[in-house]
Amino acid sequence: MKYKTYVAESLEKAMFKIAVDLGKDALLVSHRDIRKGGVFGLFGKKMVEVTAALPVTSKPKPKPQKEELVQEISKEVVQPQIQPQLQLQAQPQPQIQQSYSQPQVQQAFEYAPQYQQYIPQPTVDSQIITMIQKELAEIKGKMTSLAMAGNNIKMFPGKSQEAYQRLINNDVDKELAEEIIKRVVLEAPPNILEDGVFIEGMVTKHIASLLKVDGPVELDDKGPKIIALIGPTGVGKTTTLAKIAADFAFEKRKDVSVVTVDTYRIAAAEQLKTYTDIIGVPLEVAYFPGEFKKAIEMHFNADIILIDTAGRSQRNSIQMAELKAFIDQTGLRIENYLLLSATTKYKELLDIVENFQRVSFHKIIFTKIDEAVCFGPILSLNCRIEQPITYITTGQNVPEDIEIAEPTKLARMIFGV
Ligand SMILES: Nc1nc2c(ncn2[C@@H]2O[C@H](COP(=O)(O)OP(=O)(O)OP(=O)(O)O)[C@@H](O)[C@H]2O)c(=O)[nH]1
Ligand SMILES: [Mg+2]
Repeated sequence: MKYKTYVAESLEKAMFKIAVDLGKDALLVSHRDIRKGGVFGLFGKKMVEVTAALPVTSKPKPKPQKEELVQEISKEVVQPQIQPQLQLQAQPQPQIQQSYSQPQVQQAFEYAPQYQQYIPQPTVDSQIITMIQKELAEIKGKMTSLAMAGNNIKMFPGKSQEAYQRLINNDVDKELAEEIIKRVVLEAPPNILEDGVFIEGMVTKHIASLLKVDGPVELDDKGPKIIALIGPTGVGKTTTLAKIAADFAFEKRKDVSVVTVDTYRIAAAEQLKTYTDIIGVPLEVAYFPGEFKKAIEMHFNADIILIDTAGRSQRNSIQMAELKAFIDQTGLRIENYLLLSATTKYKELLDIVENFQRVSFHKIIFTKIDEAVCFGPILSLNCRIEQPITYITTGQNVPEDIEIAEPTKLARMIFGV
């Protein structure tokens, strides 16, 4: 161990001297305040005397390269958990004094003029940052073009690729879209695949062949046709009921009766009464399951009995059970039409359908076609479930905004032509 004592105006300056003289392996052994000059030690200048030691075994390190020093110093300056070596090297020795804070050590280094060049200057930092930013921008650019190339991977020949993209853009389920285009490609003569109009015709034909539709309502010979309109809140059950009632009363000249079990909203029965009054058909309001059966039986001489129900959330199992109980307890043959809004996302449609299967429904009516942006989910859902689509509704106007579901028309809507 080689010991050496240094006197300096401050501890920081003494440590700096040690660092320059003995290097960074030096150990701090002790320090004390002294006065230099003055009379008998009085009135002298306040100084610090520091004793440092250098282990003799430690070989002098090769002079660090500029980059190493920059790294080393920045590490010590930036990361507070890394203690400076001067202080850490202090092994358990009786005189070892206080530890030195990071700013103190940093300050000590900053005093050394010959070390100044190795302290990271803003210019070095900004050069490195600019370099990293440039490289990041390059990587980002490459990744973006790779992603774009990925999206543009041509899966199908000629115009059938555009047709596939169009189905995807219209929210048709990916696997279903692939299946449709594969069929088109297999059936089309190769020289025709560049003909956009021909491909369009083939795709719509295929969609139409996939669609299950079943409209309009067919009356029973043996008794009244009983239809209940069920579905989530606000999908258009009451409005659609009024449209169907008006069609049977005015156009088909049939005896129509209406029963409502929607007594949850005060205005619900009023809303329906307004319609039935205009159309000129009777309306019964049933508050309890027992009354419901009686209300239907009172109109057994009608050609068609339409039942309006309260909007039920598919997420509310109590509401769903109530609805099921109302319908089941009559013991009558009631055909349940599930109303779905065409503006609903595919995932939500699946959820609604799955939950309403508990009540059991026979047919589907898609409402608010006029408000929907794309119709792919209608096809995807229709291919996934057994129940056919009977009607679509296209606006708020009663009685005109209702149409019988027609495969070719629906197919063109779904394909977006
Ligand atoms: N744009 C558009 N609006 C519709 C259509 N059908 C119904 N509506 C409107 O949707 C709103 C709700 O209609 P309702 O018939 O009261 O719906 P509901 O399912 O009976 O509602 P609840 O009984 O509260 O569950 C009303 O403003 C209707 O005018 C449609 O096809 N297109
Ligand atoms: Mg209603």
